[in-house]
Amino acid sequence: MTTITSSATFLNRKKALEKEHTNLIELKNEPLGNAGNGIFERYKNPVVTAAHVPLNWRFDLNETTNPFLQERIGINAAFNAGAMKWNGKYLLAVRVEGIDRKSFFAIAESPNGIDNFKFWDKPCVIPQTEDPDTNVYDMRLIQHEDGWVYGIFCTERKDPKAPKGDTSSAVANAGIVRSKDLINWERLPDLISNTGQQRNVVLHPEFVNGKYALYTRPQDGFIDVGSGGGIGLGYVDDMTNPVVKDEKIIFGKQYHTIYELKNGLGPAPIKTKKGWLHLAHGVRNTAAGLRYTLYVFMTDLNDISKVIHVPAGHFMGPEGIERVGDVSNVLFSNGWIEDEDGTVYIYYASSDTRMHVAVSSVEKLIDYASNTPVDTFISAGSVNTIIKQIEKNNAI
Ligand code: M1P
Repeated sequence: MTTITSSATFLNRKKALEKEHTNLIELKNEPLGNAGNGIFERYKNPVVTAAHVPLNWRFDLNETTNPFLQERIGINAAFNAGAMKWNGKYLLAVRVEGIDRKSFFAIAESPNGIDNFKFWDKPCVIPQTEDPDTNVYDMRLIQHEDGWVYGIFCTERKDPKAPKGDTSSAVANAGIVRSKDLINWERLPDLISNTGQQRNVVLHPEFVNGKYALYTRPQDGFIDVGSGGGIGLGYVDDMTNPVVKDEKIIFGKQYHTIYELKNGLGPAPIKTKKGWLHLAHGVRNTAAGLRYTLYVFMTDLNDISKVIHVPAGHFMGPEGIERVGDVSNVLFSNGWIEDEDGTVYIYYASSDTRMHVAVSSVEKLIDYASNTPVDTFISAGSVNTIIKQIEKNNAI
């Protein structure tokens, strides 16, 4: 009879874990390969998942203190990542969520933007304000023309006004950090605005009339956006005292559209010769709960408050495996990268669980934004739009 020593068991398990982890990270990704819609190409494998999180964050690798090599710190999900190109590498500032429900940020880096995403050695350390964040999530990374890289994220705390016994009401606001190396982060005060709550706040990458411009999404309650919930735009004189002035909704919610219930910006916009390209999320309610889809719109190059193109309907909706997860029927994006050759890597999360990539280009996105029919807001209008297209095709 062969006796397996505890040491052999430990070592075999460690080897097996390492092999699985390396295989996952080195898995080559490829486009889905179908004819698609001509606008973007989805890639087969998720680019970052909970299983991508390094083993030494999750396991105590010392045999004496962890003889069964048990996972000591569980990770639940890796999603809603900010993105930017940095020193030639494609970076994601991933929202990593532990099984303790707390989210934090960690940078994952890829050499090509589509696979081989590997986390940096340690998660990001975000300094606290006097009022510690209970939970932080959904960071937008913005390389501003002032020379700083800003990370704008949602900071959530228990609602101090919640009645006794209410253990779930929370207050959301925009937390702000900035860095020159993406390792050391300076915490600035949280956003100061007139509305009760803010989520999905994004910094415009350029000064506008010498001011910082911020896209906001004011809302009445933590989940309920109430009369707010559209994409707002406001101005800040100094990011070290971020008081938002002149906040106005530039693109609101609308009945019977994909952004009927909530409407919030995704990543910072991409500047093009034809205007600013935006990726955003729209939310509507269904019998199965909220449905989050992504849509594209453009604003004027010289007047960023002026929306110039909004194609009807969603740009991307959850498909296949994307439909299922911790919060099902959700696509959410807060990061995309424009490459030097005009390729656009769209990083999107599905169902609050994992990260994916879809690839498009600035040229294709402008074509999509400016030539896709607009919403007519009634069924008869949709029929009319289709008939016009049929007749145009018949005339070829
Ligand atoms: O669960 C779906 C999304 O819900 C919130 O998004 P929003 O603020 O737009 O309602 C956020 O918690 C987001 O992280 C999450 O993906």
